[in-house]
Amino acid sequence: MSTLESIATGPSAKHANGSLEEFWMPFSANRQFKAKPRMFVSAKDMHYTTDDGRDVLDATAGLWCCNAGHARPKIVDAVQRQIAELDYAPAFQMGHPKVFQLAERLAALMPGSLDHIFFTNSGSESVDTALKIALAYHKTNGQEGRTRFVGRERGYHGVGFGGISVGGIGNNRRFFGSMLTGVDHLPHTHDLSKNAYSKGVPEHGADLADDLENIVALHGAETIAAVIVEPVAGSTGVLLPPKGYLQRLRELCTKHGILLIFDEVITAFGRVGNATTAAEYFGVQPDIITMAKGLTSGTIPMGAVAVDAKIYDAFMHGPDNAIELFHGYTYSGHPMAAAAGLATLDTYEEEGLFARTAELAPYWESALHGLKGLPHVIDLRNIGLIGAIELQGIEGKPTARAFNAFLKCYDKGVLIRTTGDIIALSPPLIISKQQIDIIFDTISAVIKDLD
Ligand code: PXG
Ligand code: PLP
Repeated sequence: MSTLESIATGPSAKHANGSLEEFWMPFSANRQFKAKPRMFVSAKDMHYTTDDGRDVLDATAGLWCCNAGHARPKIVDAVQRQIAELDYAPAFQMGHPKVFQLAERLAALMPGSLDHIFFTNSGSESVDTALKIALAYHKTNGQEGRTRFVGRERGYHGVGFGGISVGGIGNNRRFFGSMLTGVDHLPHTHDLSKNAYSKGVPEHGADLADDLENIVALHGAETIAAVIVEPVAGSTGVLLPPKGYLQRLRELCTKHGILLIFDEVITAFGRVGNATTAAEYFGVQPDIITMAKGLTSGTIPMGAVAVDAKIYDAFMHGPDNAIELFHGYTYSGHPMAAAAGLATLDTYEEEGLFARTAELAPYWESALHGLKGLPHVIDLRNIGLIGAIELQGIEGKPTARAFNAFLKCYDKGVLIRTTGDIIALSPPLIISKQQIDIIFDTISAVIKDLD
């Protein structure tokens, strides 16, 4: 429908910049937003600016992605130069130098022998790619029976059919379940009865990994291709791995010949501590790591999958002219994204941003846990520069209380993110202590004022 028609025919939302009707917003309450829009028009460092000229402090790094902050000079410059120099090069059977440079840099940052990199354009594509590589790897190795996957309840692995199959979110199964088969789920690790108000990883629950033995007993290890988990579950409310849990999962996967995939779309690039990945931080070596978001600090869409040498090597057989993996995207390793990725890694390194996470984490932790005792607050938890404030939901109106907190914080100039009745915080790693104070002072005032 044209703008004129929509004005003529009805109650379509309008804004100073034109009609709001035609854009179907992703993961959004479209009608609520369009009735009272919230628009960002620019961003710099730790702040967004709204269309009515207000500065909003970014406590979420966009959507967990702008780890280096906004409009950082080196990244802006690299992208501007790249578009003029080489806008696009075919991704299949052709190359360009920066994508090889980025793969080399990334491989050096990955733990252990995760030394080959496949590029995608998002976290969802990274997950689908990792699952396909796992299937093809076992087939290549003569174990074609390994076709099942194991995910985890409350896991989020993006929105592709692969990702929602292994993901553990009820709405995905209810709406899109008809194509999801051959997947089992481990129990999630969130237990407020034992672990409420944990600082860092919680004490109790390593044994939840042992459920993998039950799944193995049910189907046989020889039918299972891979286990996929987020080292720290982000999207469904910051669910931390109990002490020893990830190690236990690694042991069981090794014992049964099952690949272990860490989905680090949120946790990679300094989010959890002074380490590129959560795998490195926790000292647990997966076989595959999926990434996106912080890889380009959110500037140009890009994802990546790092695979162990044994996986890559298993494919490098047969005639020289054979395509070893039947998979790829038109925009895999796009020149703009590769340029942004290289400049982002430079920025992380030159500014010591992963070390900064570790330096700020104790201050962040005590500021967050200072909210203990406020009305409605039933848990506070944190790791690195991640924090969660779990609120008691309003009876019969789940999500309403936290969303109200989001709106009130936005009005007071702080961008937070909510999932269910949980407030999830993940600021850019360039945040200052003073800005940490502003975030928690604002949230505290807002929570005291909630219904
Ligand atoms: N895996 C994980 C662990 C993620 O967190 C994806 C895959 C999918 O990535 P893409 O790039 O396809 O969105 C994600 C994405 C939130 C939020 O508010 C989280 C994500 C995306 C948007 C919002 O928690 N995670
Ligand atoms: N659909 C059609 C008709 C295509 O031709 C292509 C790619 O050539 C795709 C989907 C996949 O697009 P992409 O490579 O950007 O994921």
